[in-house]
Amino acid sequence: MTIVFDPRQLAHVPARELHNGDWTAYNESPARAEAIRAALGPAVAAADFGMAPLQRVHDAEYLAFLQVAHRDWVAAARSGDAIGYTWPVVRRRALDLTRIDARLGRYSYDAATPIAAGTWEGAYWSAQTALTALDQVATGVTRRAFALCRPPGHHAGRDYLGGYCYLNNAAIVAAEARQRGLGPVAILDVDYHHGNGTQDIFYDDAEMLFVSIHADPATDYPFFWGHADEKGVGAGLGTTLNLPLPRGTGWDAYAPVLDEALKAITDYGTRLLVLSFGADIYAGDPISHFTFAREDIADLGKRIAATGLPIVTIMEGGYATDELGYNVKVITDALLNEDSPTTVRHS
Ligand code: OKP
Ligand code: ZN
Repeated sequence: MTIVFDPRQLAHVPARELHNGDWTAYNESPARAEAIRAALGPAVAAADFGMAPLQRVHDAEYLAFLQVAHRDWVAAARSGDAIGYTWPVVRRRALDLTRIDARLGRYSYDAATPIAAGTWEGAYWSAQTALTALDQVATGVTRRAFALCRPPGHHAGRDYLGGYCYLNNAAIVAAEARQRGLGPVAILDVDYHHGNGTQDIFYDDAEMLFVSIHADPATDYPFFWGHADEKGVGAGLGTTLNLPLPRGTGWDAYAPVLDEALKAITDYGTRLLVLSFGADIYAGDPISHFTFAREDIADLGKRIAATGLPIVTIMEGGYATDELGYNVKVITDALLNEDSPTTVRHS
């Protein structure tokens, strides 16, 4: 088990977010990553794989926007973090607008995801952290790598940010793994929230399996994605599997659903698993409503490890900062226990 962490991710420091109608301190803080880092011990720093793996998953104009958005915000004489206030409804025609406020609306879907001065630097190194973890597995250094990413990624789509996410680290890694001939690749998302960005990126893609277990979007963010009848489209029909669960779900009710998810992953012929892990399934999470004890998180890790697959784990959410380090430590330990020196074979 290689742990990858890069301190340049800490450059992303939004001040506040719009939460239930009030401004509150930003939940997805640098302190989260520092707590995990302290609990996990020595880590490998990110290597730089450049823009090409990001461009494979994200729209070029969106990537350009992320890099200039805060500068454009300052140029418009604004202070603080860039944040939108008008969004085009889904039916509006595409318009080539230059005004920063219009562009913020065009490239986002919520008001919880501001762009601060260091956001591009943080998001870029979060993606490179994920790519470095993949590289460790692809080159046979380890069969199981953990990318200590933040900001997280699974809510970011091809051309949109949201849910504290800017670049979709899991999608970037999955697409890169496929490119390197490590497929079939599957993504399992066990964050409390549905990974709508990852789903959207691969929705019509027959060669990527996306499986997600999450809080029912009838009651929980992101509401507009993650319902059980969303199964993919066109050639990708059948390669998206959504398994929503009610608030209050704990390990006993979750475990059989996880078995269903793992069976789909095995049946797909998966040879590399990308795991989007959110520690917000923990009972003590301040913005989530599953009831996992710490030992249950360890059991979750053990059961995923028992697939025997090579796994690149990508850190997503988890906001109980005081307990976050240990909650992540137990799942990395569970995945590590199944580690063996076998290398991945290229097809
Ligand atoms: C990110 B990840 C709710 C405000 C919006 C956004 C939640 C993003 C979760 N009152 N909350 O999946 O952990
Ligand atoms: Zn989450």
